[in-house]
Amino acid sequence: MIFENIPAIPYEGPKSTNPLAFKFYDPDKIVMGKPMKEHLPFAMAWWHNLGAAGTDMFGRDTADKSFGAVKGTMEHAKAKVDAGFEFMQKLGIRYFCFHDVDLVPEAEDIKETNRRLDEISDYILEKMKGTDIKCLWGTANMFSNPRFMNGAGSSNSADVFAFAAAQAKKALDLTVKLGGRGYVFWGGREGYETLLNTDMKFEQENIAKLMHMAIDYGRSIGFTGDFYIEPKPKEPMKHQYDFDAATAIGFLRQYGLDKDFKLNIEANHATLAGHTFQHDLRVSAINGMLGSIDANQGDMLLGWDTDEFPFNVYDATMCMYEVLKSDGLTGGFNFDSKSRRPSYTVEDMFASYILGMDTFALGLLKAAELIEDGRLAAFVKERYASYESGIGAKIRSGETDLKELAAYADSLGAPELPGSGKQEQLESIVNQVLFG
Ligand code: XUL
Ligand code: CO
Repeated sequence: MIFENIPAIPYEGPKSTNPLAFKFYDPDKIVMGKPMKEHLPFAMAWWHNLGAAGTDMFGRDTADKSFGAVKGTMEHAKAKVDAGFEFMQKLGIRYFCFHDVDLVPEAEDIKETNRRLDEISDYILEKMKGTDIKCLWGTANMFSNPRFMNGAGSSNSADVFAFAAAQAKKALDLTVKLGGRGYVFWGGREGYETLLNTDMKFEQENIAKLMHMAIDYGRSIGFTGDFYIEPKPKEPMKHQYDFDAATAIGFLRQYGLDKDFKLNIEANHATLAGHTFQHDLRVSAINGMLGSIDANQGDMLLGWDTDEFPFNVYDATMCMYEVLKSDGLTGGFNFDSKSRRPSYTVEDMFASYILGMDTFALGLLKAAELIEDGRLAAFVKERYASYESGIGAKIRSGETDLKELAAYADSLGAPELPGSGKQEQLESIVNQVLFG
């Protein structure tokens, strides 16, 4: 056992003062006809939870993530598997997400890296036996290694493109081997620093080519899940091509990728793009592209990706409102979140996930109440009621034209004002449901 002093985390209810207990995440509680755990397929992010140890631009690790082994060795890679499975089991988390190089130390030669990946994935498969833990999604890290400084699919170098393809191939093999539900492309370096040296059109066409090759290969080895783009506007690049949900959807449609791809929406990425989390979820949902979620939150006072564990219940409620209205996700809720640098203890690792899981459980409960309350949806319906009959119905069904509408406007002289948007009244309803 690695976390000897941490027991399995129980649900103790909202009045509990035990830091190692859930206050709101009650896995078997039925909400809108389904147990909470089915509404909320939570996933552990291998990189943050088992890798990130607090290093930032100004200082080294604060946490010890050696798990009793020497870092950078295969023993350490295995210790991370042991730690990860114990962690997930103690919290009742049923999924994990990984990048290839989260699993093993990358070797100089890709053949050796791939051999290590085979070894570790055998070890993970063995661990999975007798548990209900599965892979939510896999991905290839095509941004950390210096070869990707100018991008992966969008690199100016054809050799680098080939390496990106090789990594994507292997990461797909691993995802299928571990029964993954999805495969993610996060284009961290797929963008540019200056247009003075960039052929934007060529770069975007090449990214699409890489994605088509991934679909062809994935389907050929029996991958039946969804591919996802995870939009992000910037960081590490000044400008990233998958800026936000709307941009990514346009790209997928332009290049004929929209049948195989959906989106993985991350809260902190949406806010970096100048949107709310709910905005990018809604854009995805109305386009039939809401696939999976990277559950975290940013700090509105900081202009970068802080990947905090989510505690904002208002945002989680609006997220779950979108998810419930679109009948759930094909993916799940991956905590792409890291404990703060001064939260360096093992207890903090668990407390962080308890916070995140409780926040989304509360969001689920409150979103279900908002839906059952019905006032928000009823108001939205009423707001567009003028399209139900008369000239509105004709606009809706496409049975009119500019000439008829101009004649109609003439007959009115001036329209009535369109009716109050009642924003404050609606916000008050949300507060009433959250705190009433
Ligand atoms: C980076 C980020 C990634 C992706 C997977 O901001 O979110 O960790 O989730 O590559
Ligand atoms: Co992410």
